[in-house]
Amino acid sequence: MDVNNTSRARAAGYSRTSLATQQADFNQHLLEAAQQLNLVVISNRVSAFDPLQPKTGGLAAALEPVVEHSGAVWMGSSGKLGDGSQTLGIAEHGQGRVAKLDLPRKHYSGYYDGFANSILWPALHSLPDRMAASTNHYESYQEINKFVADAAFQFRDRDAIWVHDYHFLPLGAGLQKLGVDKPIGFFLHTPWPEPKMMEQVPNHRELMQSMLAYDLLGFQTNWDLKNFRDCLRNHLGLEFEHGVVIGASGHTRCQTFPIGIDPKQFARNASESLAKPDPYVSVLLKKLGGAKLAIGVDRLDYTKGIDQRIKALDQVLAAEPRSIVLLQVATSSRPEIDAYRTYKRDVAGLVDRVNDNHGLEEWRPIIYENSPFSQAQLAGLYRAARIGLVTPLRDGMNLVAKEYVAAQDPNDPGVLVLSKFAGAAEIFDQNEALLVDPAHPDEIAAAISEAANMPRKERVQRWRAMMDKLEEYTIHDWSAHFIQELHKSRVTVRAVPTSSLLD
Ligand code: GDG
Repeated sequence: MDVNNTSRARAAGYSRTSLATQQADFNQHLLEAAQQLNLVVISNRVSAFDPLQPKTGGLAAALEPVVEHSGAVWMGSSGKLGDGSQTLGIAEHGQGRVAKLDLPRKHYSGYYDGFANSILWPALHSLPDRMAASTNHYESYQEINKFVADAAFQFRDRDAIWVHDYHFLPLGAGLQKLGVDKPIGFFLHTPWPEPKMMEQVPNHRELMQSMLAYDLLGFQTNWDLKNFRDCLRNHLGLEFEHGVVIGASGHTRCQTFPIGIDPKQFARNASESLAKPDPYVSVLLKKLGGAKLAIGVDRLDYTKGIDQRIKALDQVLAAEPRSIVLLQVATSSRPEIDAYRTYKRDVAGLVDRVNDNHGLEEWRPIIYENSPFSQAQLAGLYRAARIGLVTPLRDGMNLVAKEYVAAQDPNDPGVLVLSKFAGAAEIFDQNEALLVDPAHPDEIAAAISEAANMPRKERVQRWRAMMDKLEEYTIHDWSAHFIQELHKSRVTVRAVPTSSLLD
């Protein structure tokens, strides 16, 4: 079997058992928290709820159980475009429901390709050179937020609303304007940048002002929270004390909720992969030819630093030929945006160059995969890899770093090479992961060599410390924590509106 041509075999290897075990793990604590609040969740896309499809993203793993077991409604785009009439397709999932909305064609591209992904996304990742000079589309972004708020209004009788991510910074303000008086929380999956960076976002003051309509704002790390606080001070002249800021529409609490994973599930999937080896993994291992395996798993996104990582591998192989094989899984992302198509082309060119420079007829140093694996297969691949390469230029958290750790063999674990600019580096310190500057291939190369040669005793020590942290705060703790904090807003009396400096 050719390891580069097995996507069908891979999909077929996915079983229904992982959903059953996931449900068994569903945390009672979370169920109670969610049941107390009859919740509405809003995100750009909703999960497929299909056990046969790979779950790309932690949100699906976190929120599917909330919907199925607590009766929450999860609302988001259907992926189809419409004429702007507001029809929600509603489907039942367990005790809950999924509500899908066709977003209006007229504003979609300006909202999604334009303001959300060509302005906000690069700015939030502190990459000003990636901001599209000619794109603004702020009006379309606002129109889509208004459209989604209007659609969500029909759920106003529910107890609370939990909005996700940078697509919907002003959604809470839209809901409030319609008269929704239930607690509304927001969680940002990306980083929040420093004031100087935020200044480059058109209408940044208005956007931040509208975020203060939320009762609870959640960030991934302390770095993000500090930046948000600095932005409030610099751009809105507002102070924030004991985690609370008072804006035009009342109190907003700002907190960190570092997103986690389900470490037991990854560990179980990884162990099962040994008992019943996946054909893809078996073929891959045979192809290593004595080299150690490194793995990278990313959406094909310029924030993920895949190009710099490949340049680092080039350096390692020049110094130590045939020492490492990199399996780079890079699933296509936002292909309608120019910057993503260009990045995809650039990465493919680099892969070819390194394979030409260092490969032999029967051996290639980079195995490049563009189609997704099942989560169970991914766990097996993480387990097989001596080195986990997670080197984003900037990342909100990075779940792959956590998944790689959870999938390791406790007696013979691999080593995590981690960007110091991933949110995960606020969780794992330099005594645990090998922290690197992702823009410096020589630093990544040195860490790859160190990881490949690290004695077992040190690997076990580093791994144990990271695994303890993963078990302390799982994805289920994360959602329970957010829901409980949102619940507190129900009993908090709203502040009498005060004028803000911008009024
Ligand atoms: C955003 C933030 C934050 C990838 N390929 C496959 C696959 N994946 C899964 C991984 C992981 C997820 O996709 C990627 O999550 P990341 O956290 O690494 O990155 P983003 O997609 O950029 O996510 C990020 C996250 O939101 C959560 O808050 O951590 O900072 O940017 O779970 O495993 N899954 C499967 N097959 C694949 O081929 N099954």
